[in-house]
Amino acid sequence: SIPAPLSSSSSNRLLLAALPFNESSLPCAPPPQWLFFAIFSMPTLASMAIPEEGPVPFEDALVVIGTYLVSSPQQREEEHADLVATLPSALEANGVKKLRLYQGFWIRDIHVPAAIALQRQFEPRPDDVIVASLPKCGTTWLNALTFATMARKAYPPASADHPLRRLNPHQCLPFLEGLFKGGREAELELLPSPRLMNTHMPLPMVPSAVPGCRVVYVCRDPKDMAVSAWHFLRRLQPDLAFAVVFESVCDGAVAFGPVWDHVLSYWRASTAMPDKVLFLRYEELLRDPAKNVRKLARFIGMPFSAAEDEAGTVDSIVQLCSFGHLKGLDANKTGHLDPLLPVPRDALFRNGASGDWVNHMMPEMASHLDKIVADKMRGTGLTFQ
Ligand code: PAP
Repeated sequence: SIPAPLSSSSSNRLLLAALPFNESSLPCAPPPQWLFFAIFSMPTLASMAIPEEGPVPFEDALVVIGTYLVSSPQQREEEHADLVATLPSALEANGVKKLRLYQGFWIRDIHVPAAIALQRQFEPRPDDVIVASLPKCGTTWLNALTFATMARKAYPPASADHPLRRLNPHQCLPFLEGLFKGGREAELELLPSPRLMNTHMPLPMVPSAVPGCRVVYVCRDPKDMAVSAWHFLRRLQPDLAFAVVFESVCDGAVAFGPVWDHVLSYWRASTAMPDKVLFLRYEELLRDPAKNVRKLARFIGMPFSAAEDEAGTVDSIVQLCSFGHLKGLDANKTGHLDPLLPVPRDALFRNGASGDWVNHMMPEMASHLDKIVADKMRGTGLTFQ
């Protein structure tokens, strides 16, 4: 059983005693570094507290929570290994990671057990907000904007010690598949409401999210997404040809894709339940970020007050989360995205513009991809032109 969310420093201390981290309760022993981390983080519990209201920067919350394992990553992987082995497979464009076709979506094989666990076990709270997107479609930016907007009472956007000035936006939100992959989903239960989370999963992998909570989705012109993905993957494999990435986007075999099915899963939910799913576009965010921040605030039930308008709060949020500002921060210039993914954080901030595809594709390539997407979108009310 999972303890109630943290609400005060005293309950944090109580929680410490209740932490179920226990080597013998795991079917296979955790690697020593987890045990070390759990023990190492314990003394900090007494001196730190998670604020009573969320969202809190997840990186900060982790210092209090520590690593909270329900099952080991190996156990989660082994649980579904037989099923995963039967699924059709394809290699990602960089030829390194394997994708599996699970319920119509290309999911990295390491994420299929997470998808199954998310489908079965994710329990949204009504005031949760989930930022959802395909990779390279504006995730980092929307994470930052949503965090800054939702958390503006506790962290005024103009304040010098705002979390987004010392943390990469991804560090402020728990990444759902990352936690469910590692058997760490109980950490979510320990976060105060309202929670703000992030996922790249298509909606069918997080079915309880709608109408269980609110989802903010961002899509991007697939041509620019392909270009952004290529630049990103080249940080791992410098000789990767753009044509290889382009073909994989056209074929649909990209992580969390096909692109059109991912986008449509959220688009359809947004048209059926506009109060539950807010559908945004990267290009629109670029065109008028302030208008979209207002829309976002209204959607999450936190519209800007007259006093906030007077104080220029929207502009402060836009400025805090702007490409130029985030790109220049140490938190985004140094370090790596993940200890297991040796991509420097600056790879998330390349040029932050729309229409860069013209510099990478022949006109025929562009119209080929446009046609595929237009065919898939026909009759849905969604277009990318
Ligand atoms: P992720 O899925 O790995 O988190 P994601 O943030 O979705 O990546 O996409 C990165 C793209 O968003 C990059 O686009 P580009 O390669 O075409 O430049 C990146 O520059 C852009 N981006 C990141 N932060 C911002 C921002 N604050 N404003 C505008 N664009 C941004």
